[in-house]
Amino acid sequence: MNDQPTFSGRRTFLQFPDQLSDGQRPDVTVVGIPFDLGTTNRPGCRFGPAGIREASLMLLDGDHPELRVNPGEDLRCIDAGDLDIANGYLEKSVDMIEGQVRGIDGHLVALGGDHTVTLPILRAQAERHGKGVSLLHFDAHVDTWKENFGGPVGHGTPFHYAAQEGLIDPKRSIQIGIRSPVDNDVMDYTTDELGFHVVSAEQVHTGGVEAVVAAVKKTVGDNAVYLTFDIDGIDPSQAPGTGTPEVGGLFTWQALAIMKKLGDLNLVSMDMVEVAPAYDQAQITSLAAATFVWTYLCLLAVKKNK
Ligand SMILES: [Mn+2]
Repeated sequence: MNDQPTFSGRRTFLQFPDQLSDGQRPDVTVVGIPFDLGTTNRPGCRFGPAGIREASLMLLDGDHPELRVNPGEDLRCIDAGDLDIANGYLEKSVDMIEGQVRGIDGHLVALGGDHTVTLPILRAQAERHGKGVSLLHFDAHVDTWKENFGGPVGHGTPFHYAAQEGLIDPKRSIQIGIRSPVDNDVMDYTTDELGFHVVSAEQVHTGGVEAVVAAVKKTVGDNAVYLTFDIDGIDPSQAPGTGTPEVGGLFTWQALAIMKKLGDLNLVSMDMVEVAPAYDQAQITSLAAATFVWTYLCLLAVKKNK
């Protein structure tokens, strides 16, 4: 239990310190990546880290009701602030993100930023976790386009490049919540050529949470798993604050129920991307994003306490 009311105090994620007082290595390092030059529709998720941090303060009131852990008490967590970017320079920023992630200690949790940022994170982390990690990917979009409206890198292309560079193993990766308009050849490339397991939002609704959990476990097995969570995987009725909303998406309870059952996976990192607070209503998008990150940290805490 926090000893201050939630509207008071430092505005870091879950009020984590920026470093540990004993100088020890953190279990988890949270960073913000205030970058949205890769967006193809509405920009604004450069404010995502600030929005998610602010909303996270609602979650300081106690332990997870079922997992019975508190990330701030059961893990040694820091919020190291925002990564530097080169304002206005997309590709230079991507390189800078990669370089800074290489220097981060502990289990990385990144608050985006648009989905471009996952590519430099995966590049940086290939040293630590090896190539060919499994992607556990919540999104309305497959993000395997080969170009971003004329540019090579953007928020629609990270997993084309990640697959081509061998950073992820698409055949052991799963995308959940997919439903956006997409050219047939892009979808065929994603499922048939690359081999991603794609679970549409409708399949989540009709098949249920347990079927999705089983599909995730079967697909990723014991491989290292990188969780990338695009908030537009959630329905715009519950997460309107994002640049490319698509109707028919997951409800927050569905994503939480799926996540809660995946604590036994070999989770190595996560990012939470595409939160654009200017389009939000009553902070519901930022709160959803903060709650998904909090839930992920709770999974890590359960594992640590075992
Ligand atoms: Mn998306």
